[in-house]
Amino acid sequence: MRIGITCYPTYGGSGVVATELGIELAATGHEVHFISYSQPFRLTGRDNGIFYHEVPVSSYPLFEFPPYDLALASRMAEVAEFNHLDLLHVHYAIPHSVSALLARQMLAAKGRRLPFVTTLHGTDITLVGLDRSYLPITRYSIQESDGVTSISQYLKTKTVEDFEIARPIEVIPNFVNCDVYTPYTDEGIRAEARKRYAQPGEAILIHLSNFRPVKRVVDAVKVFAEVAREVPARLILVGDGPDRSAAEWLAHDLGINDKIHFLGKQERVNELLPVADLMLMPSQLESFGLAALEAMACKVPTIATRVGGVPELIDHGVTGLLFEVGDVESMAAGALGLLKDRDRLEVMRDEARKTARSRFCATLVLPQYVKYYEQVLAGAGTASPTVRSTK
Ligand code: GMT
Repeated sequence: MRIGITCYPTYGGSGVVATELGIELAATGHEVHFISYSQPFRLTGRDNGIFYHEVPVSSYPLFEFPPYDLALASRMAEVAEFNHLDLLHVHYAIPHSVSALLARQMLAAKGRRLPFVTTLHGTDITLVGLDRSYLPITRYSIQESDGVTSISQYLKTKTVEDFEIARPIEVIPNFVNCDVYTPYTDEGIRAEARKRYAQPGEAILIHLSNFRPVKRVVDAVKVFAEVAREVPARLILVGDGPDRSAAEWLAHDLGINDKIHFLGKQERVNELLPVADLMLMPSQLESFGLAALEAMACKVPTIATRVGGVPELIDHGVTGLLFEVGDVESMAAGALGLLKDRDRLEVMRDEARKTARSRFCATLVLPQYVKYYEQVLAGAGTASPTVRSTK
């Protein structure tokens, strides 16, 4: 198949999923064309079967807000026509599904079919899509998509309820390449790698996100502070975003800044995750929690919040621990319980990897997408009639 993929290319889970999907599709012989305003950050150095088409957004004194969604629609239609794309797959509904809808119409006027699949990721539904200014058009473009997938059952239910969506939505979970995200097989090599971040005998905790308020990075620092009070430990913070400064100030105020590595954005997180003992994901909301899955594949269990789709990924007490949002004390106690009981931690580490391999490996999830594309191309994923809504 020839597939066009559009996503936010910046640091974020939906862009990661879209990029990894494109890489996996290309590796199995499909031709993948990324269409976005800049190259997705995990795409560097890839070429076989992968193409990147930049969307130029020209500015004009009249445009206070340059219309990216229109430029994207034009580029989608061009790329699809010139490269004979079979379908478009857009990640994150706003504005990508609207642009795809326009591109489909532009090509239909030329007698060409260009179906599109929309994958819902999270705040496109739970936050942004519910904003009155975006809701009607987001709802319309979801309803009119040729196929719609959701990365968790939680998000599907939320979409159906909040947007009064009547069309079918396929749940296809996020995935991880279990050969790329893998634990150290040799404890000696792992111990050597850990020396970059911690002294022998110190525990390593890790947090990976885009540091937006929804990730509650400050809670990660607070949890770590409690842990470090009782056991020797270090925290690795991977990523960047609006709350980084607040996290840095807190680390200084608590006098633990010398125990925290602020690494900023990193390209090869698969090399960082396996050094850690535990991941911290104290989010306000996660429709899935891809970072926790990547950690699990590297044999790193997560201390997380019981929100959104996280319980579909983490089995409390088996592959990680779940707590209420903001309950820093319990999260710290949970982490300490595991760090002080190495046998229990080892069992959990094994279970985390086992779950990643048996339920969320790219080799298992990729065929679900390919099958869904085939259904859409055959016309089977098509929308049911739009339900009248007051929204
Ligand atoms: O909804 C977002 O915050 C955007 C998105 C992103 O680009 O980071 O994150 C969502 O999609 C990820 C990949 O599918 C999921 O793992 C995240 O749980 C989800 N974020 C939220 O629901 C807050």
